Amino acid sequence: MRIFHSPRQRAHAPEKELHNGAFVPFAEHPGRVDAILAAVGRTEEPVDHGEAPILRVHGRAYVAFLKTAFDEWRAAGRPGDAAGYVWPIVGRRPLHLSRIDAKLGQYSYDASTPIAAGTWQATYWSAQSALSGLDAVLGGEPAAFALCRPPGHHAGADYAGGYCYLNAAAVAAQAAIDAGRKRVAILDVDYHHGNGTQDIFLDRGDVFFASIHADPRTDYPFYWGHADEVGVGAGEGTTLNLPLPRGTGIDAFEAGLDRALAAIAGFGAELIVCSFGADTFAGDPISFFELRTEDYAAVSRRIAAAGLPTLIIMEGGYAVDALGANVASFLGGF
Ligand code: Q9C
Ligand code: ZN
Repeated sequence: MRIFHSPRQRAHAPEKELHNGAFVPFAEHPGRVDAILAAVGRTEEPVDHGEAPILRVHGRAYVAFLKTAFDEWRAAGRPGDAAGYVWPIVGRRPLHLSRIDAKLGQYSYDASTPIAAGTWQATYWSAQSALSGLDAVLGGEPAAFALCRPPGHHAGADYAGGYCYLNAAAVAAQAAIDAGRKRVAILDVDYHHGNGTQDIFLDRGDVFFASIHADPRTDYPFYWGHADEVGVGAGEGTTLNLPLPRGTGIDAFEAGLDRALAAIAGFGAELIVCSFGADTFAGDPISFFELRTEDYAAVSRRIAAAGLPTLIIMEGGYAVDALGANVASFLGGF
């Protein structure tokens, strides 16, 4: 399988995140990529598609913020990485405030998504990896893997969150539509609900979003991913949320997957963009499902059996010692 990745995606390396009340080493670190690269072998450098396909999904002001936030933070005399401390829960009026702390509140929704010196470069090339993977799939490959990092599925049109800045899966899905595909499905099998992706396509009838994830009543991101979120307007019925309880193993996971795949088939998708997180692994340090390494091959065989061209986007997965084997198992099923 063709695999796309740029070493420039390593440039994002925040020091710390706020986790359960303490600052701890940042879980979404470049070592994740090293572990995956060691297990999957040869990768291809993505082609630079420029900013235009990114701006089809993300707002221009948000993109400008991502590019300059770290420098503005340092110019304000702050140490470490840029992180917000106030969020405008009652409306998010575009007040065009200039202070970096106000911008961080405007353009993010949580305290686990700091902006470091290389964040823009890394998230830009992560999106380019997704776009190059899409080219391969549109060109006739049955499947391709975009080794994205930082991940993307928590990022919305104009906000960062959950270690995500640009939403690579959404950028690729929109690019597939712009290339003439009429119906695209995003299948999100990360442990966490892909709230950013859902938000971007919530009112869209041409992009189906299906997600299997930890029940947001007990797990991040809490406020989205509940079963009653089914889409709005032209997108009503093209969002499917299948929350599962902590402790879920492969049998219940596959039952959810089969429901999602049946819905995607019923929708008439021409292409699947699969947001793949290995944080469903039993040994994941921040997650609570019970999948084993060999289960990932069983999951991906079911996805491959849908018979649709599939672009796989790397999302989460924090058990670094097992991450390479888990990703290799997943790719092997294709
Ligand atoms: N104490 C992805 O897997 N951190 N993002 C929560 C909990 C956010 C995970 C901190 C977890 C986001 C792509
Ligand atoms: Zn996750």
